[in-house]
Amino acid sequence: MLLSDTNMPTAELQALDAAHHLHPFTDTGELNRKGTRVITSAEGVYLFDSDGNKILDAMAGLWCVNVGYGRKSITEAVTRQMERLPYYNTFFQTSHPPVIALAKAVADLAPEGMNRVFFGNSGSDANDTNLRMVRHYWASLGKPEKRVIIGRNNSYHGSTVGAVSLGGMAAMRAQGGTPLSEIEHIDQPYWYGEGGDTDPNAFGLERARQLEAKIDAIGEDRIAAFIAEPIQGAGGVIIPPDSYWPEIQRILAERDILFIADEVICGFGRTGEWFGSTYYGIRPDIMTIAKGLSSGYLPIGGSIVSDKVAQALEDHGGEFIHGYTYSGHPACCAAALENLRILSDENIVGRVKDETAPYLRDQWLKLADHPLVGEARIVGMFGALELTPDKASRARFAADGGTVGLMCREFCFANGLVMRAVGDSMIISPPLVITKAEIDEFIALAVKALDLTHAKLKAEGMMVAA
Ligand code: PXG
Repeated sequence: MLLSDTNMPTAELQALDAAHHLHPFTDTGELNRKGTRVITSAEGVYLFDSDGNKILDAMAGLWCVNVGYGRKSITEAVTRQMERLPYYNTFFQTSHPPVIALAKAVADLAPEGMNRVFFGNSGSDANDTNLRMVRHYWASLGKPEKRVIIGRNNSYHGSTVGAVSLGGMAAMRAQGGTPLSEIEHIDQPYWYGEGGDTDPNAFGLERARQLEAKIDAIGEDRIAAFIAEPIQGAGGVIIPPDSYWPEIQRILAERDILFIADEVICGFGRTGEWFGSTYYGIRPDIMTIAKGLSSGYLPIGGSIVSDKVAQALEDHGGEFIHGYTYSGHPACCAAALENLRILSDENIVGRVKDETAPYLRDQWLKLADHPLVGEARIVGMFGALELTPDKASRARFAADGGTVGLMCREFCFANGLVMRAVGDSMIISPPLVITKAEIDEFIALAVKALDLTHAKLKAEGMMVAA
């Protein structure tokens, strides 16, 4: 019998996991002292673990299960494709129907003027593709010195060498010999954490104008591209002030620099629009996609490339010497195609925008009244709560950063809810299909976790500012 089909007791599963499985983004010693939670099945917005607990998944897996769990039509589409053509490559003058259909479907959804797709397996490898593609683009146009890419501190673009280099997570960049050269960073538009007494919109302008200053300092003739998430996800759901994106767009419009919007989380409905770029009215040259493209049912990612860039590469680029064995994998394309059909036919993105996101927003923003919450912010199905010992000053806790967030996360899980902690903020990204009744249940669970965290902090004398 396959291990995955057994009803092996949790302790045995944990012991085998500890013995043989190395987890991502994990301190293995610490994990193995605590033991993993073993998730065995899922349906709709709920997970079930090996002890039979039911857990409301307000993170949609890892920001990806947009259509919810248990979609049989995706399983069936994948099965049909696996039986017909489980694999073939797209390298040597070959193609296949699912990749052709998916490229067309993605182009139809993408903003105007973006009609070509380069496929990979994840958001990370797609950003490596982007790094190589934008430098190759400028070299093809006779400007090989345009190589510098500007990213932002505390952004997340993935874990491969290129993606880590583009990203702005300081601790990540310090491990493993990264970053690559000729990548620069500007500060993030994180008003709550870094804005101090500045008015949010003034702060947004200040942070946007760092891009202008950076370009001018390095020289436009050396800059290939700017890369940014419309809303930073892993960095803590950083929703920029309203002034930020229009100013960035102005700066980019005045300069001959490509713009890569990393839509890995924002894409496919999270904001209530199909893409974060549409939500903010920004005009990228390349969009990174993954996660919601297949709702995580199978791994697939890629880059949506503008006609301008694609045409220049077609006319002047020659061979783009780059690709992955599984670029446009037929089964993954079949999963993505069926996922996009569900999102469209069930009007899931429209329902988020008009019905469920406004409903969630009303309740989420009320959490700012909780004594532990310094700010509640949300766009679409994408939100954060900043925990603080002192609402007025937006102070950090005296305890090490992340202690309180982790405490709250553990109270969530113990009470049947997944919310993720980033430092001492709690973040959410529920499946886009979450209903109003499920939102009520979710908010009640979140309040319970906040109350329990607050009570413990008070009992232990930890409601103390740094
Ligand atoms: N770009 C963005 C904006 C992402 O959020 C990636 C690229 C990389 O995608 P892949 O498919 O290679 O993982 C991501 C991924 C977290 C967390 O802890 C977030 C991600 C991945 C792992 C953990 O919030 N986002």
